[in-house]
Amino acid sequence: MLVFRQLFDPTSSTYTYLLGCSVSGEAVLIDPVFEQVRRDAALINELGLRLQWTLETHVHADHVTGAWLLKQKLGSGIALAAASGALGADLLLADGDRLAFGRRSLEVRATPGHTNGCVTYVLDDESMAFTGDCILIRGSGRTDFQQGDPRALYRSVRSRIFSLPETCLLYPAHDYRGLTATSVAEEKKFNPRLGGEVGEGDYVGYMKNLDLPHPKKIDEAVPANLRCGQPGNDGGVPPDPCWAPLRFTFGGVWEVEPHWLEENLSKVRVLDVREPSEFSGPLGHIRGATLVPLGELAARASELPKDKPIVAVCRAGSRSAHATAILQKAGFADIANLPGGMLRWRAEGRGVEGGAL
Ligand SMILES: N[C@@H](CCC(=O)N[C@@H](CS)C(=O)NCC(=O)O)C(=O)O
Ligand SMILES: [Fe+2]
Repeated sequence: MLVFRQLFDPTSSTYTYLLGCSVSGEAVLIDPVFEQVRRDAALINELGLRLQWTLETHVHADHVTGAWLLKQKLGSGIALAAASGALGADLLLADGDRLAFGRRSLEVRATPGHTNGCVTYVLDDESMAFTGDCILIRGSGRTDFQQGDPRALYRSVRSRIFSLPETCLLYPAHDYRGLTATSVAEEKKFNPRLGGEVGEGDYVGYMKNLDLPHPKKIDEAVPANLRCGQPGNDGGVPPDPCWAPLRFTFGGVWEVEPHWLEENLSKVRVLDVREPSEFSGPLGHIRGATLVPLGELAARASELPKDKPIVAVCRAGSRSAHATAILQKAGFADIANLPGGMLRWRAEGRGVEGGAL
């Protein structure tokens, strides 16, 4: 029996697909998103599955993959197309390869066009295919960056996807309108760019005139995905035992939620890195906070005792993120940032000392 879940990342409109074999418990996850790794890992555990592989349909331009972080958390292998050019994979795939999970398997089909390393994963019985950004529901991936080539995409769809059974369900990597799945028959009939009698030249003309802005995160996402989602600074592995429900940002910073901090103030040292005038200014400060302005922190880090974990705070959460890096260099292990700083703390109505009402 197949276990199947479609997961969504609302920030990038990316779909992640979990496929498992209910007999063996082995599973694969297609196109995980870095920020959703905690959610995905929890689901995999609750369903009693073991993640064998994370699979990418391509090197994404709009979000960072969760592949590397899932490997740290769950021990999964990282698999993607050799043609993607990515470094750090455990398995490089080529057209025609089969990837087994328990009694089920996926076939790898090269479907270049959106990028030249794009692949589609076809389920063993051809009832489902995961098309990445090749064909989208009533649309297609764009072809204006990352070696995009509209002629290649048209041929991929016509020869590798429309050749699947008409009933085969197609699951794309994104949908921007809330649609979740389609079928070969449906797209052959209704895809305005690729269906019906549309020819290769028509498609090229359509794609040349799309005129979309580049994805907002492209400059961060592409280099990171070429490393399979490994953060540049090698972080992301939580301390063991873990002193708080920590979240790791792709920027390389550990964070704790304000509500957790408010409930656990006695267990940590709050380090406020604003200027003294801000500390005693209208935003107030968190009860018991120690003040060391960011500019003095490197020189004064040795003054801070190591008996408790440190949570750094500032006005908006950015200077304090930098403070966690300074403390890390100074040998502090248990440190985290307070995201959103005093502004968010106050907006959420949490307790302060001093400050204006
Ligand atoms: N606004 C989105 C743009 C997303 C985007 O360009 N998506 C690519 C896939 S990586 C695409 O092919 N989109 C097709 C379309 O929007 O029609 C962002 O900033 O991330
Ligand atoms: Fe893409």
